[in-house]
Amino acid sequence: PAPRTVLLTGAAGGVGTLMRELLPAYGYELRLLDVQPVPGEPGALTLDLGGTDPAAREALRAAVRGVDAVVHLAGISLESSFEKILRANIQGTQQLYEAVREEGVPRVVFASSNHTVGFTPVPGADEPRMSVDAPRRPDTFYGLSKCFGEDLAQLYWDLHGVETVSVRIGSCFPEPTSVRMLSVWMSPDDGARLLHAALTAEDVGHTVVYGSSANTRLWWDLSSARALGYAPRDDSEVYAAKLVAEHGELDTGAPDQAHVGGHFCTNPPIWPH
Ligand code: 15L
Repeated sequence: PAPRTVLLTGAAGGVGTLMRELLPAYGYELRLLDVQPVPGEPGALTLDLGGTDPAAREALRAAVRGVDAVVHLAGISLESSFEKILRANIQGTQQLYEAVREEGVPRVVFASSNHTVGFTPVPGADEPRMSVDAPRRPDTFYGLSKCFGEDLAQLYWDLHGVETVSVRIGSCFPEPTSVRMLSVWMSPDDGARLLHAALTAEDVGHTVVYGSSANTRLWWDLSSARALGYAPRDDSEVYAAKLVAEHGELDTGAPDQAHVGGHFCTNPPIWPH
């Protein structure tokens, strides 16, 4: 049966805020969770997934109990200290999967990231788009934590039969705000389409997909996402003239533009993008 009740972790975050508005239209009943209160959602659970005391572990089990699936967006979404990434992204994701296994939740949709492969050089116009099987090249401790999450998902599938779709999200914002984002942008509407496909496709085992719209300048191959039933409708190209006029074309000779991870690949990272 199609999943109905879905736990959304990271519900107060950027993607969480967009998805909690869009997913109910697909018929989902959302249970919201975040490490901080979710604005306008007094019923949301406030919980630190990285907490190790028994009360936090029990609260996490109670949070996943009875849901049909988890959409796991929680975690630090940019580079940070290893200690912080370890707690929020690595320990937090492992503890979530442990609760999922214990409570018999059949499926997770994991918010992975393009920063798992961030140090891959930007593919030239005449080169093939990147496959999900390309070697991983994390560009930050953040990207490394997403590699861990994908491997954790594979382990929980192989060892425990918990299914996961790992979505290597590009940039999910209402509009692309840089020339790089013309290649990696995922519109919020396409994001909701992809999450719906990841929640409803059958027999996914552990499937890795890139999460982007049908961008003219797309760098990755969306075939594994399309195989789940994802049919993106948006293309960032409608924003291209304005962004290129403002910033110029992508300069792959510049250190913050040479790799698909963009500004995450400089040391220190060049923020904001
Ligand atoms: C990410 O993984 C970040 O979470 C997000 O904030 C964006 O910066 C995005 O990648 C990106 O690559 O643009």
